[in-house]
Amino acid sequence: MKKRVITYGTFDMFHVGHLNILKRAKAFGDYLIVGVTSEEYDRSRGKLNVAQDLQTRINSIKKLSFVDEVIVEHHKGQKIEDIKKYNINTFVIGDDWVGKFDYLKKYCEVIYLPRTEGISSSTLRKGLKTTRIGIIGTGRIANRFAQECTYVNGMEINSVFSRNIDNIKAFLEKHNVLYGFNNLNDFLDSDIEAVYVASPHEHHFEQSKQALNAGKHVLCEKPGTLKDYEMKEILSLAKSKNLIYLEAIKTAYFPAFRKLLNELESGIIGDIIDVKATFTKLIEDENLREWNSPYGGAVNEMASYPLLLAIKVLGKAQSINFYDQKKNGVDYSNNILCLHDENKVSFSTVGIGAKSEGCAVISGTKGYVYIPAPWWLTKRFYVRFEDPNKEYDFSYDFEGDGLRYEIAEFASLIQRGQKESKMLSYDDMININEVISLYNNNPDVGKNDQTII
Ligand code: C2G
Repeated sequence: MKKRVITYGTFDMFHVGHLNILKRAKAFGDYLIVGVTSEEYDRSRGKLNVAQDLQTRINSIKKLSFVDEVIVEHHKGQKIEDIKKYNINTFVIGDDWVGKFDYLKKYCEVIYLPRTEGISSSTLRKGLKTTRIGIIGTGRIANRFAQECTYVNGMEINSVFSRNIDNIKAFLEKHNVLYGFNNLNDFLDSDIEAVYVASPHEHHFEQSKQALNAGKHVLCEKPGTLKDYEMKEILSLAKSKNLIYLEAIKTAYFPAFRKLLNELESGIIGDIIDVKATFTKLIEDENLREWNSPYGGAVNEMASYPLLLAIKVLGKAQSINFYDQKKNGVDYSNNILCLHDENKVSFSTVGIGAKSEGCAVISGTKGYVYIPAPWWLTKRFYVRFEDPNKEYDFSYDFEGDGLRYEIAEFASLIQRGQKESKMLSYDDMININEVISLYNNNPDVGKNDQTII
């Protein structure tokens, strides 16, 4: 009987170390299966800096004549499943993993082979170009961004822009950033390839436009735009300049959120009927920006998150009603009822002056998914059915406060020369921002059905 061997890896920037281990793995049998890790799986195990996309990595392995089969490794428990499914006799892996896969000895022989000295994907990646990024803004989110950036290879903060000199000085010192500017044109003329826009909402559109016009890739805090058809305008500008524009809705990039979408698409709860999601954050000090700025309020502050879920799952909202509570003209609570294609409905609750449970529920014809609060920091979700004994859950950790995943996606788009992210597509950004714009354009919506044309 043929002896079957399996090994796994990311195989980023394929090198001689990879070649050696694969050849030696084949020598243990007659049939070699190589498991290549998916992007989501790598991110979920903290490997954020993979430079090549899955298909490129698979292609490098497929070229090897002695490899008999290539599969994709999607999740943590898959090795046991594969060993059973493919009748594996021997599992081989480099000795950087000694002991870590002893649990597989119950199922097959486990062999750790010495790594090839002096070469690794990380050193090869260091040879890749680093992207110099500048930050617009020195507030809370800009500070968190600067910290999280240190976990992503290939992204280096080079400069910061703020109108306030003292804020610039403090930021430079705290984050070891080289240059500070209080003039936006000088900042955009400086030696940066990309810009992170973390200014107050009302500046996002204009500053993103200016940055794109200056030839910089843009990662912009949400909401990327506030009015009319600004998102379409910004995206067509980015396309015409061959630059990236990505909105920083962090949930879109979390491994658990990606997994949730994959599972829903594979029909785990049947046909999806509705999506309900809540995000409230009580802002007690009414002097703060959330209550005061021209574009404060619950929709502008929070709606990007529940709308992300609704639109990713159900597609564009065709008809939208807002049921708001206002104080001094600011919506401190808002329930957004959207009608999507095929009579499917989403219900998004947001608030800065009213509190509720921050969970999400997605209902389907076979069961439902429950994401406990805070669902937008997605780590775990439960799949439940009529029979309560059938419940199961998916759980993924994420590191830090999660911003590093959006930074990693932005960095990898730049490195791979891709313009549009699968995680947050142009259509996703247009559809999310059109709902927010509708509310800003028509403060009276909610009285009648509103339809986006
Ligand atoms: N390798 C090697 N010599 C090197 C570099 C890597 O022998 N100089 C081996 C690793 O030990 C591993 C394989 O090449 O067996 C793939 O390495 P990576 O691409 O770094 O993937 P890794 O994160 O080790 O994947 O499910 C994934 C696996 O558990 C591990």
